Amino acid sequence: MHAAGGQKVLRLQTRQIEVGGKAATRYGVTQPSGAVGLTLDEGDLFDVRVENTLKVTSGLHWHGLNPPWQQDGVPYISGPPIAPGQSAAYKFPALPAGTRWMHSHFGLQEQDLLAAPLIVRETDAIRSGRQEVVVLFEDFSWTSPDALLARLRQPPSGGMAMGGMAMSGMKMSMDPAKPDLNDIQYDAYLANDRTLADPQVVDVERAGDVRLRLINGSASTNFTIDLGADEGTLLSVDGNPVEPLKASLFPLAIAQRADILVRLLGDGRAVPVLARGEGRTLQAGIVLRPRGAAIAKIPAESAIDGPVVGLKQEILLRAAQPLPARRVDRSIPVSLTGSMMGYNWSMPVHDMTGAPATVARGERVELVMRNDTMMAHPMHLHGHSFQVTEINERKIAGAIRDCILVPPRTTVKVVFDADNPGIWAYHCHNLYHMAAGMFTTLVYRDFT
Ligand SMILES: [Cu+2]
Repeated sequence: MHAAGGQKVLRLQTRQIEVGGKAATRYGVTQPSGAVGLTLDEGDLFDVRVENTLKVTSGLHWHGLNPPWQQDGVPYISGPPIAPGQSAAYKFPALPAGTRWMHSHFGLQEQDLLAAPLIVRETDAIRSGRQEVVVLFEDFSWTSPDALLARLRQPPSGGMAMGGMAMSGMKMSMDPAKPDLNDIQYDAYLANDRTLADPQVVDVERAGDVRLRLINGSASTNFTIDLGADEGTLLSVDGNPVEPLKASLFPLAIAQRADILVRLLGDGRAVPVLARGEGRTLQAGIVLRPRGAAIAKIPAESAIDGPVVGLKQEILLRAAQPLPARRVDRSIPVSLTGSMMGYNWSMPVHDMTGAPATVARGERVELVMRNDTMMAHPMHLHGHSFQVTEINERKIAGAIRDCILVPPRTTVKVVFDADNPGIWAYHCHNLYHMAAGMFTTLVYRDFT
């Protein structure tokens, strides 16, 4: 474990981006050098000071790293948030290696783009010498997050004299059997802060290999990564290696990551890497450009809606390094419930709304998540990496993850080893579901 050049500084700042030809002021995370987010090597110490230069209270959570619980960056659970002008220090082994990310866990700041990549490069990725491209996908609205949430909480437009309702961005399925794919009609999707009007173009070798590290940092949009006519090989999900899987489409739920190897065919064609919004025509992306390749304009709206994001690919995934075989010591039922009326969500544990999940150190724990609602929930447990073991009663030696999508009328089982004592956030990573109640904690008995 070495210190990688000592303490790094990450600044919470405001910055300007351009969306649709207009300037937008949003939050961001940059080092004094201007680098966005943080890249470390496997074996490094995570030695960071976060400086809050914003006018608001904030903080950062290290999504996918498993630090001691006091350094997890969830305000009031891990520790105090960071007041304006103040800073906080973090020091722990940067584990596990892989594609992680960082974001504010304070209020709705994530929707204001207070998020950045956090990459701990695997030793074999470093040794390979392969080109890497990190892409953070986000959803963007000109409407403030508070207003978006307030609109979601308004009762449905039962003949109300509210001219604004149609524009409110709320889409609700009137058919109770039909899933709701998304609640908010975003104005844009961003790939590394850019829309397809002016996408990032990455120069690549004509017949080279590129490792994409894709991060769905959106607040409430599930994406499908679309390589078009090209195929990629999925190397890891949520930063954890899987048995390689070839495909052209890769579902990427909110907060999830996918590392995809793209092999340029040597035909000199540019390869777009698109993130298509679920049930929306809107899309974002970057372009891989071999020397001399022509770049065609890619529309921000595709001709057809992005695919429904489900578990068809998930069920095929196999962890490259599964958890050791072991009997489950404790199985915890978690219902994902809610009501679109008033937009209330919850995740009762053992049928008790508001109760934490409790575990003891050393246990093999199973979470049984059953979704009774008509929306999919990307469920994230802090401080642990879990393995997906069952989807609708089909047993698999599935992927190791920190965030699993639980679609409507689906039961997913995951297991993990209770080896990181403390109090941990456990919640839906759809920001508005979380803000509206789909949040609990996982608590170790007798931890110190
Ligand atoms: Cu949810």
